[in-house]
Amino acid sequence: MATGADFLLSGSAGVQLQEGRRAHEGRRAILLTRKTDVGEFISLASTMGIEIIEVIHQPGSSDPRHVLGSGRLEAIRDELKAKVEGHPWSGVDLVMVHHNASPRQLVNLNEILEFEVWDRVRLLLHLFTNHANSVEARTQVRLARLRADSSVLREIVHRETTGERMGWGAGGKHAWQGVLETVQKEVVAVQKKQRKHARSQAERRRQRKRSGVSTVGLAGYTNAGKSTLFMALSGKDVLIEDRLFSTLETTVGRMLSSPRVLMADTIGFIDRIPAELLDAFRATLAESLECDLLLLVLDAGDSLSEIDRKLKTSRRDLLERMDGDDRPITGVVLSKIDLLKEDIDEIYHLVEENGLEVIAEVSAIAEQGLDELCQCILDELIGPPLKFHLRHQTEKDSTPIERLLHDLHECGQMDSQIDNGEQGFEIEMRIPKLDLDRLISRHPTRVEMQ
Ligand SMILES: Nc1nc2c(ncn2[C@@H]2O[C@H](COP(=O)(O)OP(=O)(O)OP(=O)(O)O)[C@@H](O)[C@H]2O)c(=O)[nH]1
Ligand SMILES: [Mg+2]
Repeated sequence: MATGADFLLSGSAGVQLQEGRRAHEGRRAILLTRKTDVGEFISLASTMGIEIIEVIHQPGSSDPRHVLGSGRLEAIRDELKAKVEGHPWSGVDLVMVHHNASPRQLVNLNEILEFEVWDRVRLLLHLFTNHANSVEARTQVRLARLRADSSVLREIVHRETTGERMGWGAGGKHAWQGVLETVQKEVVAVQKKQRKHARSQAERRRQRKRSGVSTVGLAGYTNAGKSTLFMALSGKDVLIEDRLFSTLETTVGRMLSSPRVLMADTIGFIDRIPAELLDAFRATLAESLECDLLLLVLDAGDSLSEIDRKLKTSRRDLLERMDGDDRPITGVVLSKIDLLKEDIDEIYHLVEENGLEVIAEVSAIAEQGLDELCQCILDELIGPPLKFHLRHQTEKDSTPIERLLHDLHECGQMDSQIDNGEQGFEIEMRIPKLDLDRLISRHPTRVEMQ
């Protein structure tokens, strides 16, 4: 049998060996919990193809040593060991704990149960490993797993040092100290690589800003419909699935209706995600959150209590991630409006109670409200449409009118352009004020505002 530590350290080894995408599919687990609301945890497990056979609920607050009481855990261990023919737990090879366990709790649980144990953080780490499709996502997941492993290793080394528990496998203290040092060296190396990548991303963002391009960031709870909305507005193909955490990296694409506006789709939020884990995704989130307009996507098909819970989580995660001075304008977009089952006024009320404002109701699938959302985005980023006359060239100003029209198309969003023959063109368009002022100062006789 593998030692307890082998189970606890699936992290770095798993990522180094490119843990198979389906590595845990078909596994059967029991779930230990102090809370009754386990729906989301079961969804996370089923996303990985893991079936929860039984939920064991022990009411009360979490035990600081091993989450559940030791008597209960020992009884579970004995039952897992007995494996009587026909027992409902036959085939169970994993115990899950509905809790973000501390390293101490995790090592204790493993010791008492003598079984493979995953807490909520470990479940998320395995799930992220499975879903990581890009180099960026894989690097971030690797960093998160290495960090989780170092905290468990520190706990093991501490125990070996204080004699609290001897003999984790053959090595003893010195061997574990060696493993810990190796893992910590790797953390430093991966962090260095990630920082370099983050710096070049930040430079790209600065260049975009200098060239007058604005960015719309999409954020929101996992499975809210961010990627579907991104695809509808940018036309760029991204992964869309009815599961949690389909997206783990940021994709940037131009908005179809205005090529000077970029959109960024990114990883979603989830309740009580440990700071350590979120930290590994900091660069990815920055790519989307450092924007001019942030759209918080909220699934309108949820119940009111779910909407409230997801809104609070998203809001907290967002505010924590942003500097007070640097915060972009934020508006709530109600997605999946075709699945609405609650009173819409109550949803608006909840959003307001959370200090935010609904700016659009859309269904990317039923193609509802998308034009209105685009107009709203352009109003916010560029300003309302302006009407003006553009006159033909004269002796004093010989720049051909075609050239001016070309420049206008380049820097703004043309709504209509009517050819009035001798009179020139009658134009209605959205254009950044700076660009229009520049045109007027260069060609004062050619532009006449209406
Ligand atoms: N009925 C309906 N379903 C939608 C709509 N938008 C998205 N969905 C579905 O909701 C599920 C999740 O959509 P995604 O776009 O992948 O959600 P996401 O927010 O990107 O999710 P993660 O990347 O996992 O955080 C998919 O099954 C979509 O088909 C919509 O407007 N109407
Ligand atoms: Mg997505």
